[in-house]
Amino acid sequence: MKETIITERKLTEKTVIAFTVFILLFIAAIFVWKWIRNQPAESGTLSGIPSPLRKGLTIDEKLFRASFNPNVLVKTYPISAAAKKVRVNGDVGMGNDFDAGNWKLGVVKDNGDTAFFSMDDIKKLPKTDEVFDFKCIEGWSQKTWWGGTKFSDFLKYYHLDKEATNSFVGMITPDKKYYVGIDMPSALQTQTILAYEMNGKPLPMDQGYPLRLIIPVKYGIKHIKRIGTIYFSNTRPRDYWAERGYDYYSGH
Ligand SMILES: Nc1nc2c(c(=O)[nH]1)N[C@H]1C(S)=C(S)[C@@H](COP(=O)(O)O)O[C@H]1N2
Ligand SMILES: [Mo]
Repeated sequence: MKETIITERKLTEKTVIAFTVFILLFIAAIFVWKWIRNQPAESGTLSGIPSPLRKGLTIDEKLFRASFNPNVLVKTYPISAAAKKVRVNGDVGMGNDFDAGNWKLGVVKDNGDTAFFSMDDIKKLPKTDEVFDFKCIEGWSQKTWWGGTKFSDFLKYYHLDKEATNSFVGMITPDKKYYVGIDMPSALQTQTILAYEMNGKPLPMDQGYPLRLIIPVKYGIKHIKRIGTIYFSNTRPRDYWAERGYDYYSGH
């Protein structure tokens, strides 16, 4: 049997090498961090997120989108599981100057014309009720019950099929202060509804009366309350929270 004898000198040499490698890696990490910090923020956003980190988010988004299957439904619950007291969160675009009596939903068509729809036009279409776990990016969630028209039905019944071939849909509050952009596959997923009821009654004013978006495949930030205008685009529509550094896709 051969025995390996490690001399004391060899041991010292190994320790010195390991220590030097450790120090060099440490210095390299500091340089990489400094480089990331010094990269310009992504243009067109207020967030100031350095572009290498933003690229990380964009890669996340690509993975998410690649794994999105519109046939997979978000888990739903019986009506008895729905919260009676529904949390109110977010009031951008929800000012008191809103004239609900004269509200109509504007839909900008691909030919540039805007078509207007009354609440009755929307209520005429088949109604869907759904209870799901509403998730806010701030870390809370609540099982809530909503009623409305499937967005995909709305497009179908009002002959907006051509518009539905765009890659994105944008929605804006009447005062233009809150706005979301949504990829079309998520908008057309069958649980996405233009909601006009909560807990079986018309939406409360602070929860988006007369019409809001409920899109269970996304976090709360995309569930725009008080929709004024809908439009379509092959490029990303502006998005309030994406402009403030949140993930544009915001799926879960
Ligand atoms: N118009 C408008 N819609 C909005 C918001 C907002 O500030 N303004 N906040 C969003 C966020 S962050 C969440 S979590 C949900 C909350 O809906 P709720 O108030 O009905 O609970 O609405 C979304 N829709
Ligand atoms: Mo939220």
